[in-house]
Amino acid sequence: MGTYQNLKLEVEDEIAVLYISRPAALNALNSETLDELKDVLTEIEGRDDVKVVILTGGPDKKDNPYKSFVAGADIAEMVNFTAAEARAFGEKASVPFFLLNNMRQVTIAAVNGFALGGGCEIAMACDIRIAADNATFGQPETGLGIIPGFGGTQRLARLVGMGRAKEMIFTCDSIDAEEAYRIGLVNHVVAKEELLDSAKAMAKKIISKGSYAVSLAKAAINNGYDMDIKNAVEMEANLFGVACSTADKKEGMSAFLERRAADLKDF
Ligand code: CO8
Repeated sequence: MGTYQNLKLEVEDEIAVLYISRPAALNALNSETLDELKDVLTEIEGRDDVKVVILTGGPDKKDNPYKSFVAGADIAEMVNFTAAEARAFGEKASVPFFLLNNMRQVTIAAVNGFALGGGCEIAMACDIRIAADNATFGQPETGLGIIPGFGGTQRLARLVGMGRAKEMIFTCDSIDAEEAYRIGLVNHVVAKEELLDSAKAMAKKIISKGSYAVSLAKAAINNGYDMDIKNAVEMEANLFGVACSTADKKEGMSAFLERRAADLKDF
């Protein structure tokens, strides 16, 4: 496992907890952090001993673990960007963001405070979002004279609908965790002290299922999302066929018929 300036990785019981950790800047995403995210996620995707990735923010410089998930892209780095540099920065981000979205492991964002701009966007690139009760979500870009550039104009509208996405992006109004839950931006809101344990409990539940089947289901949901329903269901049927060729399918169904617990192993 490589060493990282702005990330911390803990792996235990097939769960990777990946902290974005730039205490001086409330974990804002700069180029170095985006490169490191690409490297670590690529490495994790190749590991059979990691089945769920929990992405969260490290503490701030006063060691408060609940201050910030990610306070956005790094404004100090972006301030002098030319148009070409800005585009390259966006492209740099899209590699780790699409990895979070598409890697075979399940990704859960555990949002421990500010999730603004690029922070809201990286949470949206994960499969599932759990928010601490103090979390704040927002897309403040238009107030800075820019637009969301890490997929926010696309993923926010897909998650919460076009009207709500437009309101958040045009007004820059932040929303709290309860409102994020109400509009479907996050799956659960939990007490901030219980955030990581809640994310780990969900991870354990997912890991207890057929991991290869979960990864196929993730691919089916992702790939079908932008297809027409007929082709999407046909694609699903093909992946269903793949699932039926696994040892887990034989074991899972036999266990049901024999009234015993299944011992699922494929990944
Ligand atoms: N970038 C750089 N530094 C930051 C950022 C950031 N996004 N956010 C916070 N910091 C730094 C502050 O400058 C400060 O540094 P210092 O202590 O050296 O002065 C430190 O973190 C602590 O921040 P504050 O003192 O401001 O803490 P507060 O508790 O007073 O406020 C806030 C917390 C409300 C989160 C405040 O820091 C804030 O508003 N931050 C900026 C939030 C923001 O606007 N985020 C969106 C940025 S734009 C973006 O994400 C675009 C993404 C797409 C780019 C696509 C390019 C192609």
